Amino acid sequence: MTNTDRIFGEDIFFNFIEVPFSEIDQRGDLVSQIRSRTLDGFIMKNVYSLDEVSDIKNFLSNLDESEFMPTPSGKIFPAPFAIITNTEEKLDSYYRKLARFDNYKTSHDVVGKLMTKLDSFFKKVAKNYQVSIPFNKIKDKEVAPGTFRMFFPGMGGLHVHCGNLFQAQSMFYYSLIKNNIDMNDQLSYFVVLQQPEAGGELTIYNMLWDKVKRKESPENNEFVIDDSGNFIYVKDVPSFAVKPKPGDVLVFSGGPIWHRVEDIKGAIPRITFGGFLNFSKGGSELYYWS
Ligand SMILES: O=C(O)CCC(=O)C(=O)O
Repeated sequence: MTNTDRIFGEDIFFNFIEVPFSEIDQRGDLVSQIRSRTLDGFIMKNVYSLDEVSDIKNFLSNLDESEFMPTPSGKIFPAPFAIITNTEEKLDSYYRKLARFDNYKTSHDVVGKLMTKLDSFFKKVAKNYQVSIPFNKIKDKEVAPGTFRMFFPGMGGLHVHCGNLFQAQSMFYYSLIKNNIDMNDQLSYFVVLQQPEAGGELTIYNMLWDKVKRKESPENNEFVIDDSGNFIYVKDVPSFAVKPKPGDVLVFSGGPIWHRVEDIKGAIPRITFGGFLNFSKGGSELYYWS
């Protein structure tokens, strides 16, 4: 594949494509192509207009600091599911943040529009599936559909990982999901709201979960450990970069493919709204969450 300003590197060894938003009605098979491994990822360009993106950023900049939860490289809203470590106060605190987000969907048109458009986007690119947000079985409520993620300059981006590893680390949260989701090989999605002046690209490694399932620690950003116990230094692994533009939506096979977000350079934070996707065990439904 040839380089573009959104997908670039020496060798684009996975099947990542760009699709114009105008083709969405003809591309209802995109998600099923990822499921069948004929496609590894796609950027749908300009799903959100720059005006919509700027309205969302405006909403975020007016949010009180206390709404966000700090992360090692920035902040996030609503709370990430990793905070749910018990079914009492941690689950309550997760749902308090989610209730704030839900209120904004009705009180702030921009947030409502972000979510309605995202839902209709998934329904169009996954036209063979019934699309919904999973339920937490204790609360009998939907979990978060996605989270706003801000990455600040010089704080390291997001360390090398893959979705299957996150799954393994968040077994408790997933055990509380009511729906019958097939948890293998989840997909990742994110809407880009702001790209930094430099950095912040998603590095896609030629390295898959089938042979590499471990890290020395969640923070380690230098090497991973393969199934034979060898340290694999990521600087030695072939990679290419994916850098969608504001308003684009990226969906890719983030469960099995190891990847990371590069450190942010310059003064402007990177902002995305994103989460994960996977199918029901029977294969007729698609869920999205964060
Ligand atoms: O929101 C982002 O840019 C992070 C995406 C990511 O690395 C993932 O979904 O696994």
